[in-house]
Amino acid sequence: MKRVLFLLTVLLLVSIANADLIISEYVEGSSYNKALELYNTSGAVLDLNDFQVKAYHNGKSTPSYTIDLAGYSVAADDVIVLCHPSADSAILNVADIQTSSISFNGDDAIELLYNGSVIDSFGQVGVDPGSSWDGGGKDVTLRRMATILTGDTDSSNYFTAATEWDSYSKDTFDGLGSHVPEPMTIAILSLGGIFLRRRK
Ligand SMILES: [Ca+2]
Ligand SMILES: [Ca+2]
Ligand SMILES: [Ca+2]
Repeated sequence: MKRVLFLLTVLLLVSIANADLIISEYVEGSSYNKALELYNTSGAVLDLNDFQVKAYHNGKSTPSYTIDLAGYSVAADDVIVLCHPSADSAILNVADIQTSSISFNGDDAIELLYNGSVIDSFGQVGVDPGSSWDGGGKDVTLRRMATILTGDTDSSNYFTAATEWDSYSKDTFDGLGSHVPEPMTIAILSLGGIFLRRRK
């Protein structure tokens, strides 16, 4: 049983490590209060040389802008925050990258790419949902649910923020700069520990 649990744990850790980076927070506030927070799930320092953020405005199928993350890195379990240079000082204070490229207003799709492959996404590329995605996107701060550690790698299917995002009121900035997930592995390891203790 110990071996089975060990293998299960290794498999889970491997599957989680494959994601490496996820979008952990999305701020669509007033005026230039636009920000994205990316969380390093890899468990080690992550070099962002081959990572990019792309956005597709208003149902477009070609990127409206691409933000290259080359030259940056993220510590293990840490985040990197991107924002507009004219954002509120509360956002600027925790931002790692300021770029006027960053712009979205609730109905725009965002992709996170590694070596050209989508590793996470927000919204549905090629679809204009009206003013906002189902579950939220406009005038809102969205935080990735603590249980989500793998990205939405299919940016072409139906999107609702309700399944993977917790919603906060417009211009909520106090969650930017950190992310604390609750990986399934911790829950399973705890359960495994209880199980093994009971068998003794
Ligand atoms: Ca838009
Ligand atoms: Ca999707
Ligand atoms: Ca956060």
